[in-house]
Amino acid sequence: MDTGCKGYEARNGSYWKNIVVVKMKFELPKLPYDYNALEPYIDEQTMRIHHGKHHQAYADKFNTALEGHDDVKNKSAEEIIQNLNTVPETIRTAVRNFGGGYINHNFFWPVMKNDNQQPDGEIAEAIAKKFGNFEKFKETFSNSAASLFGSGWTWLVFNGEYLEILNLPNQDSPLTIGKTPLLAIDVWEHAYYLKYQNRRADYINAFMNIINWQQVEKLYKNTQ
Ligand code: MN3
Repeated sequence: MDTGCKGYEARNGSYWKNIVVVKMKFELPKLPYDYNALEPYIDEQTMRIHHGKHHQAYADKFNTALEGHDDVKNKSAEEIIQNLNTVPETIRTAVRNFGGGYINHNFFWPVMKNDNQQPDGEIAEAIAKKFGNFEKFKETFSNSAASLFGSGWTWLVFNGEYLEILNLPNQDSPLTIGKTPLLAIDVWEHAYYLKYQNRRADYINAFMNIINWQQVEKLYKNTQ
């Protein structure tokens, strides 16, 4: 999600120089629901801190890293992360961590909804094809998230041919390795520690109740 001002280039006849309007900065998107909307699965205080402090900090540090790099920041945040190898080396690690944190959380909020949904339509078919059935998918995804060592995310992605579940460390994005994210769970401790402390498995089980499968299906359809 790119909520900053779009950069554009205006040409007006041969005697005008190119005018480049530079994007001001990447902004923190609003949550698509109230802070308490995911209760009791994810508590209000966790959501307030996670969105208002952690996500905001990723946005701020991403903007700071891009200062003086107008050529980079005129792209969308997703394009920047997708083409991380073209980002100047001096800021590449900062962009990977903070830009990654920025887009991963942009992605994360809308894939949750306290609506007790089940996968339906094309995404349900793709899940059945790859994992056998929905229960098997849940088991594989949960086990993957439970086994991730340290901080990172578990992703459901489309790799161009089929669905895959993968763990990526820190704020690394599937976009950087050419895969399209469809669903993700943040398993950094800041995502669950206030309510669940060391019980990551309980957080993962809770997350399964608040997946916005309509959003996942929409993202999947975009890849087809
Ligand atoms: Mn997080």
